[in-house]
Formats: sequence, C-alpha cells, structure tokens
Amino acid sequence: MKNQAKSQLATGAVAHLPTSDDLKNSIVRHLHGTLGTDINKASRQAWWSATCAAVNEYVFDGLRNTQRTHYEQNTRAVHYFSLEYLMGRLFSNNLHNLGAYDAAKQALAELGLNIADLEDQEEDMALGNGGLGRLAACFIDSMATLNYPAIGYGIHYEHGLFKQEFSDGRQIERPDSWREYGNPWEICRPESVQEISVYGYVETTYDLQGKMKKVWHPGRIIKGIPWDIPVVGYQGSSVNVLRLWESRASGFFNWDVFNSGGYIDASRENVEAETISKVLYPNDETDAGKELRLIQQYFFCSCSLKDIIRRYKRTYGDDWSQFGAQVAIQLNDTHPAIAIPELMRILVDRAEMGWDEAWNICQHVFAYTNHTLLPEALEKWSVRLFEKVLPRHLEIIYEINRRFLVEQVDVLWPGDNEKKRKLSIIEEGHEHMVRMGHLSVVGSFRVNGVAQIHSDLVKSDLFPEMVALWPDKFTNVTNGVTPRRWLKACNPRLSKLLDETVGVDWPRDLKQLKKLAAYADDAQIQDAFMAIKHQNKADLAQTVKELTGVSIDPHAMFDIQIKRLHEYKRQHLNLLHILALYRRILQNPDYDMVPRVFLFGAKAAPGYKLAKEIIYAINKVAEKINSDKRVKNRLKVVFMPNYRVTLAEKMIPAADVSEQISTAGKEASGTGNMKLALNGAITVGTLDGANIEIAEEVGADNISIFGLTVDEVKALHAKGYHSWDYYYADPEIKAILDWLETDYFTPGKPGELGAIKRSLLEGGDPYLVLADFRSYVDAHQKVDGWYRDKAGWAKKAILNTASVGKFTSDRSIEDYVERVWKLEACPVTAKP
Ligand code: GPU
Repeated sequence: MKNQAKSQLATGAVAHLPTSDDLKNSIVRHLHGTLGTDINKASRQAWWSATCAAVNEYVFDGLRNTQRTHYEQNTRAVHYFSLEYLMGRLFSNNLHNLGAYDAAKQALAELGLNIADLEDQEEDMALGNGGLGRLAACFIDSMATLNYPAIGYGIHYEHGLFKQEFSDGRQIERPDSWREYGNPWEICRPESVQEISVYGYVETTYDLQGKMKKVWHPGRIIKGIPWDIPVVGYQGSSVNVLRLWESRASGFFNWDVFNSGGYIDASRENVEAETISKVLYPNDETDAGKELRLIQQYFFCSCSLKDIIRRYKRTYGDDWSQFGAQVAIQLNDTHPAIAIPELMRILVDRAEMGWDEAWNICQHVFAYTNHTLLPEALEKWSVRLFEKVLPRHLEIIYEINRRFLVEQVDVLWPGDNEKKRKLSIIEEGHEHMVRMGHLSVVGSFRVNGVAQIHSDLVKSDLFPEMVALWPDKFTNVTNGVTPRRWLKACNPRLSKLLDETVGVDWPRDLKQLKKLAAYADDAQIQDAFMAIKHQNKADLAQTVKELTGVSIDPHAMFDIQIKRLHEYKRQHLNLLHILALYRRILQNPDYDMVPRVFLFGAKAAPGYKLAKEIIYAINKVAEKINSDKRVKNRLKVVFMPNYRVTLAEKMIPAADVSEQISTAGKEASGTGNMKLALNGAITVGTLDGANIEIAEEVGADNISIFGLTVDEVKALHAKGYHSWDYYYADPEIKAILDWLETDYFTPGKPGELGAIKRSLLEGGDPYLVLADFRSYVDAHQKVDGWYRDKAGWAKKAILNTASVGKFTSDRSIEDYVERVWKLEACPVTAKP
C-alpha cells in the first residue's frame, strides 16, 4: 500500500477531510469536467484551477454546514464592515486551515506537479492598502477559527491596490487585475442582490393627520451584487463568509432613457454605476475627500445593512425588538460610519419607527474602531457634497447632532458654546464639514483603539470630552495577527521545529509558544533555530536575485523594514543610518561592522510626492552602495518591488532585525512588528503603538528600544523643535544631509535627492527624524554587538518567538467578544 499523506483530523464543519488519493481523483475529475482539458495538455493555470475546485468540494461542504448551524441556532452575530480586506492568496491558506496541505502536496507530486509552482499561479487578492485591511483579513480568519457567527462585508473591487514597478528607481503604478481570469474562491449570489439609491432631493409631505414625513426621491438607483468568499477556520472549525458587493447599473431608471432613444446616455449611466466598485483608493491614512469614495462607502454600507435586515426578517418579520440583541456591527475605522444614518433612515423613513426607538436600536448595534490619530486621516465630508449625494442622510445627521448637542453636551456643560463647537458633528468654518469620527463615537456603544497607548491617546487627545460624557464607552483591543498564515504557512521549517518542541497546538493556542523559552539556552535548539533562519534567508536571497538582480549573502544580518511608505513611519530615518554607515566605511576602510543587508518593501500613495522621493532616494543610494567595491560586502541595500502579502510571507521568516521606527504617538499599533517578532526577528523600535506591549512581553534584553517617548515628543513640540539645531550640532547629520544634495548618488544631476533634506530642515522635520537620529544609530550599534555573539543572538531570537503569543488575532477577537460584541461561540457539526 502506498504511504498516503493523511489530513489532520477535523472536528468541525468539514465532515471528511481528503486523503491524497481523494484529492488526486478529484483534481483529475475537475481537470476533465470543469476545465475541459486533460492531463497531457493542461497548463499550470488549469492544474491550479482544478486543484482549487477539488479543495472547494471540502470548503463548500463546511460552508453549508456552518450556514445551516447558524440558521438553526439563530445566534447573535457580528458583522464586520470594512472598506478593505487584504487577503493575499487563499490556496495554501485554505489547505493549511483545512489540514489538507500535506495531502495536496502528495497528490500533486504523484501527478508530477510541484505544489509551490501551483501556488505561484494565484494573484494576490489585494483589496486593501496595508495594516487596516490586513487586520480585517486576520480577524475573519480568527472569527471562523473560534466558531463565532460572523460575516465580513466590503467591496468587490475590480482593481485592487496597484502593482508597483521601478523605472530608474522611481515608483511606477500599474493596474492590478486580480480576477482577469476569474477567481475560484468566490461564489456569485444573484438571489441576494440589493438596490441602493443616491443623489436626488428630499420632499417634505404631510399625511391626513398633519404628521410630517420626509420622502427621498433618488436620482439614481444602483444594483449591488454579492460575491461570497468562504473563510475557512483552522482545522475544520466554522467556514464563515466574506461578502463583497459589486456595483452594476440597475435596469430600473435606464430603460426609460434607453427607450426614448438615449442608448448612449443609458450606457453612460451603466458605466458610471459600474465605476463604484472599479478601484480601491490607494491612499493609506489620507482622506481622499472625493465624491466617488463617499459613494463607495455608502454603497457597501447600504447593501450590507439591507442584507442583514433581510436575514433578520426571515425570523422576526416586522418585529424589530430583537434587532439589537441579534446584530452587532463593527465599523473598521470611520470609512463605514455612514451606516449609522443609513440605519436611522431605514428605521425612521421606511419602517416608520419613532426617532427614539430607532436611535436606541442604533446604539445597541454599532461599535467603532479607531485606527489613527493622524489629522489628515480623520475623515470629513463637505456638507455640500453630502447634500448632493445623500441629501436625506444629511438631514438625519443634523438631527442626530441637534439632539446630541441639546440632550448631552448642553446638559453637562450648560451654555458652553465652545464645547458645542468642538463636539459638534458639523464643523463650522470656511466650508461646513461632517466629522465622521464624531458621528461614529456618538452613534456607537463602544469605541476602541488598537494598542494600549493608542487607546489612551484616543481618550486623552482625540475625544476627551466624549470620555467625560460616556466614560464606559471607551476601551482598548490590542491588534493581533493570525499565526496560521504568519507562522505555520509562511515558515514551515520553524513550524516543524515548534511542533517538535512545544507540541502541535500552538497555531490555535499561541501561548503554547512560551514553552519554547525553556530551550532558549539549549545549544541544540539554538543551532536548529538559527539553521532554519539561515535557510529562510538563503531562500529570500534567491528571490531577491530573481526580482532585482542583486546578490546578497545569507550570512549577513538581514535588516527589514516593510510597511506603507509614510513620513511618520520614517523610512528616511533608516536611510540616514545607512548613509552614516556607508560614510564611515569610506572614511575608514577597516570600519568594523557586522555585514548587513537592508531590505525595504513599501508602496507610496500615487499622489504622495515626498514618499515617492524617499523611494527614489533609497533606490539611488542602493545602486551606489551595491556597486561600490570599497564596501566589501559589509553593506547591501535592496528595495523589493511590489511589496504585498505574498512578498511579506517570504521576507518575514528571513528577518534578523525588524525596523519599527515610527515617531512615538503616530503608529496606532502596527502589526508587521508582531509578525516579525513571531518569526524570531529582533525589533529596533520606538516606544510607539504595540511596540510597547511587545517590549513588555519579550523583555528589555531582547529588543532594542530608542528615541523619544510620547511624552517627550509632546514636550519637545511644546518647547519648540528646531531641526536646524541638530544639523549644526551633529557633524555626521550635517555631512549626510549635505551629501544627499550633491550628485554623488545621481551623477551629473545634483539636487535630485534634495527633497528629504528640505523636508527635514526648511520643512521643520515634523516627525522628529533628526531628534531621534543619534539614539537610533546607538540602538543599531547595540544590535551589531549582539549579533557578534552567535549563541546570545540565538537566545534573543528564540525568546522573541516564545514571548509573543499574546499577539495572535485569536486573542484580539476574544477581547472584542468580551469587551464589545458579547457573542457566544457556535460550534459547527457536520451533517453528511
Ligand atoms: N491603518 Br486609519 C491603516 O493601515 N490604514 C488606515 O487608513 C488607517 C490605519 C493602520 C495603522 O496605521 C496601524 O498602526 C494599525 O496597526 C493598523 O491600521 C491596524 O489597526
């Protein structure tokens, strides 16, 4: 008998897990019956599609069982509203979560195929910008794993985040067409289509009793088509759904135009309607303020609310009394805040409920997560735009605001107009604006930040008066990441070592990693751990060579900064450190340092000029350093093109050092910091966001902290910060900044890299790069010393992996359940 790879035993929604023979038969069957080809001529793409179809037999099985169970149990459910889901690839993720990865690998091998080649056929599902969207993806993984009845709602963008290329070191954006050839993981649900309205005007009417009624006469009706993506919990627990809406023209209005001879006008309307879900806005933490974006937000919120209500009515009909008990809606930042007035509109205008009763329901349903304090990210919509796009919602917001100011603000601070001005949902000024953060706080029963310090700052700096009004509304839920994707699937070598040392339960009980701490001094485990790191680095070196042509040595220290490009994340501080090292090497040919490879991955928002200049500068400096013989391989610099989830999965397992260097108070949490530490990288970081909690967990010996604290940053700004002082006082800073202005890195073109210097001096250095530079360099000097001691480094790396069990998204979800959602887990049993 053949030695068949067995799937791990599933105990949940999926009745039977496949053996390798099951999968092999199913793959061939789908190759014939679904793809219409056969084994002799099938392309890799066809093999991949057939394998996905085979996997889906099990996924859909779990999906049916989960939906049946939720329907029968009629439990309270959470509805996660997010404009972004950064899912990455699903093939290996679904196999791992099903416990069928090894079986599939063997099945494919017996068919003469390498599973890794098939994995590379899949496009990333990049329907998000960065941390916020990836967090949503980790959360839906955890909710399914923990058997919580949950559904994710969002937009089915035709084009996800742009693809990044470099041309002479400059970022070029190319469209991302992730589903050009279809997507095997999604199911269209025409039976659940919704229609939504925009534009038009509001008419005030009176019934026979003289009661006033508002009637919205919309200008346009748009159809929302739902696509369901199954979300497979770990080891066959629940299979939940991510429901994404695609916009289409509704037949409703256009036919009139069409029939009156306006064929072109009718199809223009179609094009406009379909534009809504065309493309993800590529801005990370900047408010685009564009009409289409507001329509995107409203489109998906309205479709989702109607979907929730349709499901509720199946059980309760017109009895709204249980709605608040059955439905929780989590707003992922303020992007879906328009759902609050939309639910009010549905209840008051459509269901003809009284205002107080409707508002009471809203206040039992919505909860809001704040993800940033950056002023440019706090969404505001002009009243003018609102009036045009959502005239009835504007009236409702005015009424919410009027009652809030009269019934809450004026009661606590009678006659205090300054307080009213500050707390009003409508900002008065040159142009009146709707403040979506204020609306979210007023309309939610709970508000949370995403790391302890961030939640504290939300209370003290962003909404202090709201805290005075509702002290119990505010809480913290520190972010987390799913260990299934960010350790088990992406780092199979380390996963195997962990299975052998701490047992196989760690992927769903990450605190188990603590057991690894007992081996931190064990020479054998140290060697095994570092051998794995070395192999991962060798793999990454191969990828770097293929993508950039640059050769890097896996014996060097791999120092990695991967995240969106932003001034507050300070990739330019990293660059200044690299320049300092390079300059020292040139000045002292024997300069003694541990050989280092600096790796970057980052996309800049297409309209963010300085961010693009920073990418250009890093690329130009990299070119020079990498070809300079005098460096003798002590330094290499690589900017990886097109950073995305799939590239992160290759870089994170290979990192020795993790750069988490935001100005204190600016990074709400960070989640890359957690992924890197989990894979044994040592953090060089500021006391910002979740770095603080990581430092608490790993201990001061196993992290290199530098820079001003939040309080010191505030004090420095209060006293007056003059970056020029640092420039004149520190000769190394001066030399580096001046160097950037010469043509040393851009021969024949002096000044090409001058933007960074200008922003740090004339621009006032808003993120205190120069203030933190010296302590940053020292933090790296310390790390250089640590790395020279092989056993000492191995111990630190092991203790990082062992100590960060807190940062699983399973723990985050349990915190949400306890502090916000109050849900019951609902285990699923398979019915054949
Ligand atoms: N974040 Br707001 C984004 O990625 N995009 C956004 O538009 C906003 C916040 C990030 C925070 O910067 C990061 O610190 C946090 O870890 C992440 O959200 C998830 O909470």
